[in-house]
Amino acid sequence: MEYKNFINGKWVGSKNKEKFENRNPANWDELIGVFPKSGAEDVDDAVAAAEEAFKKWRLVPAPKRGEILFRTGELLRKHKEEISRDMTREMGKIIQETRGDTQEGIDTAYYAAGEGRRLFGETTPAELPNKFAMSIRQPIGVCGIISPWNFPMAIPTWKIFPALLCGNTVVFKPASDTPLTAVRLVEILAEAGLPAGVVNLVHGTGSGVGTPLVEHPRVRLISFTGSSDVGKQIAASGGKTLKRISLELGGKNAQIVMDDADLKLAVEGALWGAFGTTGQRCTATSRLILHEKIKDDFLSMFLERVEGLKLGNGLDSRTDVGPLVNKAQREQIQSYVDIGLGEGAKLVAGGKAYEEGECQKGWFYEPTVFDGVEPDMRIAQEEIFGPVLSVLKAGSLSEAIAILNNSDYGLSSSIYTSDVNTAHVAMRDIEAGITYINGPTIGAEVHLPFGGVKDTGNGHRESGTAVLDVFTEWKSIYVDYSGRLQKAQIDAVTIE
Ligand code: UN1
Repeated sequence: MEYKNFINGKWVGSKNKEKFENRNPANWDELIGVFPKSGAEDVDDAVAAAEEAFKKWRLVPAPKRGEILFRTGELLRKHKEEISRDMTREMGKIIQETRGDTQEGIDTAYYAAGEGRRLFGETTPAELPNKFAMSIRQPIGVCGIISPWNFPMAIPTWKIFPALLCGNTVVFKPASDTPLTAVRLVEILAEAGLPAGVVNLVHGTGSGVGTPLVEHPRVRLISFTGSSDVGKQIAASGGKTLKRISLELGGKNAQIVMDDADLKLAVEGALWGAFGTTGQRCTATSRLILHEKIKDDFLSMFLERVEGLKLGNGLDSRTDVGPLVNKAQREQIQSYVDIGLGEGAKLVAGGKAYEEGECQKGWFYEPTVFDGVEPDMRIAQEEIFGPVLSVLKAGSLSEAIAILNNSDYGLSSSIYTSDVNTAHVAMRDIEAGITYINGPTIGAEVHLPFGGVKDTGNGHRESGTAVLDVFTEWKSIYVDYSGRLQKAQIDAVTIE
């Protein structure tokens, strides 16, 4: 039950000997494990190991690096069920979803493995004769990976696998709510044959481990997923050492339902988008924008389904919605519900902690819906990160899109319509990194770019081939085989 950091290929405790507990959010009597509460000295050790390992790892051919990731995918597949069960125990979401989370890690492993035989640069003609030009991707160095608890396997793999494939080495600081899944991932990477020092794991808090990692002069890159507030601090402090900073931050994702939509389908989508993962996804649906012609019908169908959602332990296959991840999260949700009531929104479902039967020892919260929400209310503007949905009304497509775009964030978005013209206008005009037509705001696949616009990030994308731009530097190479000095832009080539 006692777990350690992984530095230079060895499991070691933290230098300060401090520890923290990880408990099941569905039953806080259940201790999942005890983990090191590390500090700056441990980060130093991990960075030194990663820096040393980089010297060799960058020279391993990319297809070989890819083979290790392929084996990692095979091992994740073999252990999928136990990893997923442990994940439900440590962060609460239901077993079907933790299986999906592990599967996303497997998909990412296979995708990265294949990329080992591509990792394409470009060859292009040079403007001068007897000269060759190409660009290649090169690794950056030591990468600090700081990941959240809501996708404890998928999100670390989105970052770590492409980082490694590109020839970088890693210091990994997982969320302190989900250290066990991080241990499982690192164990599997080591078993797959990753050399010592290439991935190092340091457990602990944001201030204890995250801050020294971001400030460390020899860490060249930080990839972070979490809140926009923390992202801004990371960008400011990492900017002092001119690190590359890739940020995946908040969302206030909306689903539009038009009057020509398949309403049953749109109800299913909203239910899954708003209350899947207990609303704790960056891509969760937190605003529902209903066309006024269908609003009342839609809402009554929807609320009937919300009432039927079963809360409970995520390992029970009858459970639809698991607990929130911790006490602070539940307090935050309650404070937003109070804000919504204070702003004059109408509570039509939920609105309080759920403490019936077996749920009294967990951080459960009722699926909550506010009707009559105005676009500028705080509950329509701020990321709540829980099972709280705000319902807004629109009279037309352009009004619905304007409401959707009236947000500091721009991660995911969705529209339900049966009109192809409406769908195309939405694809063009919605300000978001991801738009779904006739699907909910959640469900991104690993081979397409993932990320958002505005305060959702700083322009980078994860997943797909886009992530390679995060984890590589471009190098342009010119080979002049003319045997004389040729001056670009100056020596004109004349055509006889
Ligand atoms: C997140 O919301 O934090 O698209 C990540 C999805 C998942 C990933 C979500 N594949 O909902």
